Amino acid sequence: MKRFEDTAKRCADRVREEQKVRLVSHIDADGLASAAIATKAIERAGIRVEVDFVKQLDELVLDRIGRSASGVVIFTDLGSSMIGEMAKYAFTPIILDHHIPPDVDSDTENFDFHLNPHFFGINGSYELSGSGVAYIFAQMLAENHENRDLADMAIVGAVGDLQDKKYRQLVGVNRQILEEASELGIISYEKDLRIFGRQTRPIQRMLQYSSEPHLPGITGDERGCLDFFSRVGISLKDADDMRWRRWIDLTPDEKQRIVSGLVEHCVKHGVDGVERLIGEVYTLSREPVGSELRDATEFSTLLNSTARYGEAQIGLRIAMGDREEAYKRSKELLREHRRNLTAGVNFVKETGITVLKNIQYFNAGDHIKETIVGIIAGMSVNTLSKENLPIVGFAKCDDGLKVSARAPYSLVKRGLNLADAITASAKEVNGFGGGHDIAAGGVIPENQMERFLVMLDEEVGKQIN
Ligand SMILES: [Mn+2]
Repeated sequence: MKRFEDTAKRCADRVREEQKVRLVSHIDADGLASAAIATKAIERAGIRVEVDFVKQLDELVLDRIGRSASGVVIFTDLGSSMIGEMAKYAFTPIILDHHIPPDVDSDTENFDFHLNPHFFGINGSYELSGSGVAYIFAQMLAENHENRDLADMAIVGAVGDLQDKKYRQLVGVNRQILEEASELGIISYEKDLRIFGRQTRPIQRMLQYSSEPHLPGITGDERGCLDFFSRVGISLKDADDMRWRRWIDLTPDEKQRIVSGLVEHCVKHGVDGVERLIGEVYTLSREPVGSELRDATEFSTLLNSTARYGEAQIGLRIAMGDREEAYKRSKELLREHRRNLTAGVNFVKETGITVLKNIQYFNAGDHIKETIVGIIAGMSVNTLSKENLPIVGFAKCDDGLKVSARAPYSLVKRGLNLADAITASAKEVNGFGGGHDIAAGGVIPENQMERFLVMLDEEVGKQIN
């Protein structure tokens, strides 16, 4: 950690020499939170920042940046994979990334400003997110801990990056940041039901859309959800104002009854991984109760929905504290996002999923936006298809065919690594891939889907058998 902080300090010192810097970040929740943290810290240091978001940093994108940039360019939540290519441009790169660099074993001594936890014995997949890296950089840029108030965004970014999924709580440096945020009173954490929508969703919807673990007769089953609540004796509406009740509206006793009921239900149906229902949840104490900003997971979803619809600057403004115009716009985007998800799931339901030996897939063509095909794959795995196979979604994109896959944890335990499988298979057909063991994606040429599927089916088979 000491060495990591030294490098962070070196990055901060270099930035301080500038009057204006450019910042390039990844267009997802962690990328937006990273950019917000870094931008705030840099602005507080009296330096101007211009922020750009990119879907990925490939040679083309880097060239566009490289040709127009001079001085310092800060890369947050991306950059490590392209550090070799950056040398040919005139700008000085400062990289605050957490993705596994392609040459993690090689030394980074050539690069003074490369801050990536993987080089410092910290696992960037679950111990520190891009936002966490930006947060530590931010601490080095300030005196008297004045940037510690940015810790809540570091938690939102980490959760948005699914870093709390493996252990159902934040660990490693993420946890240190969490403790700082908690001491400061801006985040609280507790053990609770880990189902999305605690702050904003009516409880029956919250359960209906729950997917980890898959709850037979409840997940994706409206009728089943209603039956469940009447069985455990919980009324869905508030007795006084007849509003739909959310998780936060329930008494501790009612919550306990629901949790016990769910555990019983799982045991009865032989569900694997009941323990995944419960884990740590993170509440942003400064945000209004019942808003999507109050819960770290819901906040990260809000950020994602701005990014996926080409309005990352809106997400950036929210992550930096805008609660007026940008926040209003984001709520519209969130509504649109929900509509698109419903339409996407229905599309998959209608067209069906094809099951191969070790994987299953659907091809949405241009019926589903490539930016949400992964989420739809994730939603479909639990409701429409075999639960025990990875699901792969395809959608048209600018460069060919976007591939996005999700897998259940039980397969990861058996050795599945989707990122490796997709990367290897995509390479064979002149495409590329990346991501994590349970969620990964890539892009392949449009006419190579069949070949890619054969490869991937085989690759996944090798991993899990
Ligand atoms: Mn990230």
